[in-house]
Amino acid sequence: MMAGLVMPLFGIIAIALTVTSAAGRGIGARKPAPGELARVAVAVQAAGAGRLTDAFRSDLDRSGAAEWVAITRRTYEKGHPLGGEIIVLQPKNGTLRPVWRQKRLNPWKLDIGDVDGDGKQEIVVGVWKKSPKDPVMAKRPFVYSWNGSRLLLEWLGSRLSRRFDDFALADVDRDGRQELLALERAAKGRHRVAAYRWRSFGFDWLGCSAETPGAIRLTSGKGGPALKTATGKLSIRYLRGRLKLVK
Ligand SMILES: [Ca+2]
Ligand SMILES: [Ca+2]
Repeated sequence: MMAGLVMPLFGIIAIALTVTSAAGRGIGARKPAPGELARVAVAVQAAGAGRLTDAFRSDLDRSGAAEWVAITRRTYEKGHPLGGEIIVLQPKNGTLRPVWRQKRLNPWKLDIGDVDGDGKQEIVVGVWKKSPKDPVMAKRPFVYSWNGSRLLLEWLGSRLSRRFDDFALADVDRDGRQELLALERAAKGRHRVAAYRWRSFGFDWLGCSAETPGAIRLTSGKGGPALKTATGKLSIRYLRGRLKLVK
């Protein structure tokens, strides 16, 4: 599969919708309870896959039995988790067993949601690696689906319209599909939040916020997507083709 390059398409947002961000990341995906997370941590360590960074539980293939998706790390380089894996685990004989392992991508963030609206969850992993068209170590979003036995690469985000420091999935335009929100770098240490929506072959530009100082990270939970900053939390809303950061 070829690396996809997201081209920002400014000004194509014809339909003005006054909406607020929708909560949730789709069907049935959830963060594990602390006890469950400990169980996943034990399982990935027993598999020799390093230390657990994050995990989600979801019935990815809608088979009736839930999968666990996890990312791990072994060490850090320049503050980036290094040497980990993307792992899919399934329960078997009372323990969680890895059924798929993806190495060499240095995963640092994991999110799950239905980005293409087909009712199945995609797995979006933030990786830290070089790409053929952009041969420097950088954060890039990779999108996978689960076919019941392996992860299938749906889209390689070789880069977004700018370098970014964080991402999250959220249905900001309330069409039932999760958008990719990216915390993109701007001049003078400022950031903007950009949203990309899924088209047939990958993510496409939806809109962005004004630039803001003090941005730390993106969150997406029951209260909807938000930007954590040095001075508090700003809600992210989509309004007439623009993302608004609201106190
Ligand atoms: Ca889907
Ligand atoms: Ca959406």
